[in-house]
Formats: sequence, C-alpha cells, structure tokens
Amino acid sequence: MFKEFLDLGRHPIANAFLQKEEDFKDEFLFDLKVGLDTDTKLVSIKNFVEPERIFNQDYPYNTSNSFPMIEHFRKTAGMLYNEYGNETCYRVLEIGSNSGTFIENFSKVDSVCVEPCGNFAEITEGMGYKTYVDFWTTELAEKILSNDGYRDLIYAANCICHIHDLDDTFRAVKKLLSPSGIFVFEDPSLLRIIERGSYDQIYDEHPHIFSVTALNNLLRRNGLQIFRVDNLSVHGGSNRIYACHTDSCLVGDSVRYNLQEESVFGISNFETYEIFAERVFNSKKKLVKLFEDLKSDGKKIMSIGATAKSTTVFNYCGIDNSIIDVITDTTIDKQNTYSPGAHIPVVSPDKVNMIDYDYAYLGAWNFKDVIINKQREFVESGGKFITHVPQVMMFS
Ligand code: JHZ
Repeated sequence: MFKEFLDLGRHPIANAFLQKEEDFKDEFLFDLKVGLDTDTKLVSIKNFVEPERIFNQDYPYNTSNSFPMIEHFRKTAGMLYNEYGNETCYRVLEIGSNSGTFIENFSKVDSVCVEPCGNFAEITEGMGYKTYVDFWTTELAEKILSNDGYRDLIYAANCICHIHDLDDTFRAVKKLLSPSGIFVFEDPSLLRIIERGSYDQIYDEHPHIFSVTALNNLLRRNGLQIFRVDNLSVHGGSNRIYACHTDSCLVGDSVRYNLQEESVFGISNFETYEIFAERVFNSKKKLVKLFEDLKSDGKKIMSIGATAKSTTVFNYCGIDNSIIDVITDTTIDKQNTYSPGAHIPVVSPDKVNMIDYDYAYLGAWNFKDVIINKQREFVESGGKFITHVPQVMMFS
C-alpha cells in the first residue's frame, strides 16, 4: 500500500530549462508528492511524469560537464574490470550511457549502450559504441540478446531510479545477464537523503529513491540477488549495488551491514518519514526567512549550479528572480536559459563577476569543495555561501 508522507507542491520538469520568456506560460507542472510502499518499503513519488517528457533530444544533464564525475566513472570502470573483468572477452552494457564517460573505458567491440536521449546517443555512436536509442525494457533486452548476445557486466549510474516499472527493469536485466554476469548500479541513497535532509534529490527524474532494503525485496522477486553494496560519497551519498542471478554468488558482509544499518535507522517505519517531512518543512521555513532577511538588508544573491536539485528547492520554497539574480552553470546547454518554474536566468560562470555579490547559494552542494576552491576571490572579498544541507546555514 502506498502511504503518502510528503507534499512538495507544484513542480516543473527539473531539467526542462526554458529558452525564452514566452515559454513560461506553457510550462508543464505536476504535483510532487512522496510516499512509502508499505509492502516493498520502496519510496516513490506519487505522480510519475511520462519519461518522453523528460528524456528526449533536449535533455541537458551531461556527465562530461562535472569533471569530478569523469574521474569517478574512470575509477569505477577500472575497479570493475580489475575485480570482475576478463581479458579475452568482457561484454559490457550500459543503461543510460549519457555522454559516454563510463563506457569510454571499455572496448568498442564488446560494449553496447542504451540511451533514450538522442543528443547523447549520437555522442556515444560517434565515439564508436553501438547505441540503442531507446528506454530500457524487457522488449529491448530481448532485441539486444538476439543482436549482440549475453552481457557479463550490466552497469547503470543514476539511471535505474529514473525508471517507473522496476519489475520490468530487473526482468530485462535478468534476461540479458550471462550466467556468471553481474549487474552493478548506483543511485542516491535514501538513508543519506533522510540523514542530511536533502529533500532536493526528489524530483520528476527520480520517481524512486532507493534503500538497500527495498532493492533487496524487488531484485529477489525478479530472480536477482544483491551480493555487495559500496557506500559512495558522490551526489551527497549513493549506494553502488552489485547483483547476480539468485544463488550464483556469495553474499558479502556489506549487504548484511547495509540492511542492518537501515533497519536500525528505521527505514521500514512510516514514522521515520513523518519526522523527515517535518524536517523538510522546517528547512523551507528557515531558508525562506534567511533569504527574506538578506534581501531586506539590500544584499545581492546569486546561485552556483543550475541543478535538478535546485529546481526542487526553488519551486518548493517559492524562491524566484526577486531573490536570486542569476544562476551560473558550466553546462553549455543550460546557459542563456531560464531555470524551470522559478525562471531565474542561467548563464555561464564567465558572465558573472562574483565580487558583485554578497551571497552565493550552492545549487550543487554535492560539489561544495570543488566550487569553494574556485571561488577564493569571492570569499576574500567578503562573499558567503548559503546551503540548506544538512541544515540551512551560511559559511565562507
Ligand atoms: P549535479 C543530476 O542531478 C541529474 P543534478 C540526474 N537525474 C541524477 O540522477 C543526478 O544528477 C544524480 C554544474 N557545475 O551533478 C554542472 C557548475 O556549474 O549535482 C551541473 O550542471 N560548477 C541525472 O542536476 C551541476 O552544476 C561547478 O564547479 O542535481 C551539477 O549537477 C561544478 C562542479 C558543477 O546533478
């Protein structure tokens, strides 16, 4: 049974940046509500947005624009190859290959990509990787099986939690995975989100927020089994899940440890989510008050990183261009647009003289250290950063 615990109000598509002011009136909005499935313990949003509205030719999030993520994927690929690879033949498939930052570390001959966004599929095709421009389904898995054969590694980063029908997703993986193959996927951790109060990781692209507990239930009922879990620091705390065909591998201690940690934390108790919802509401009140106080003191505020996360914060808290003058972002496709819902101009960092501002809100708080390092002059001239994670605060 789906039990709702959080109502974040009306929201746009988190990555649907608007090209011109005339587009504001036709913007698509939906009710962003969140709940717990009391049977599987899966946390999901209530109203799914059709995937074609989100993942299409105009999808702007490009992993190549976040250089810490390029390094993350290079290391991940190296580790997976060294620990599970095979020199003579290692058949890899990536679901949601984006601009190829993971797959580029594997052979072009043995690798296949799946990517529904045509703009990114073109990139991996151009790099020489066979790419299916499609959503991940059992139908597609059958097609790949007949064209390309079984896969020894099926990998996905920040993608599986984007898919509505998880039973179909896992059945599709099971179909295509070789008998000793592994399925590895990483997504933000529900436990870390609750711990840090980072409700901004909830938006249309994340119809589900995964706990190891829920994944364990869902994978099992589809003939797969978790055998290892790595806790990662990326995206504010993610879990990398390793799964195999049921009974084809030994379950490691990391699985028991994570399940135990989540159980002690209360991940299966509805009360945990009611407390979280209260914290989210208080976070909003504090952030709005802080911005209002700063504006009434005549301070100038900008924001760094036009993230999907900041779309959630700005729309939930009602923060618009009267509070934040401008957002900077290094992604070319987000530049010279308006942010979804809040309609704050998004520009390249070169277009903004940071010392003209008193405060910078961290839309990309997950890259806090990298961003702060680049902003020494801003801090030396008295500038301060604002974040709401793990609590609303200012710092320099
Ligand atoms: P970043 C994305 O969410 C979307 P977002 C997606 N749905 C997902 O699942 C999560 O990631 C995990 C910019 N930037 O990675 C680049 C600067 O401007 O936090 C990016 O646009 N200056 C796939 O959008 C954005 O910030 C910088 O110095 O919340 C970061 O986006 C740096 C380091 C980044 O993901």
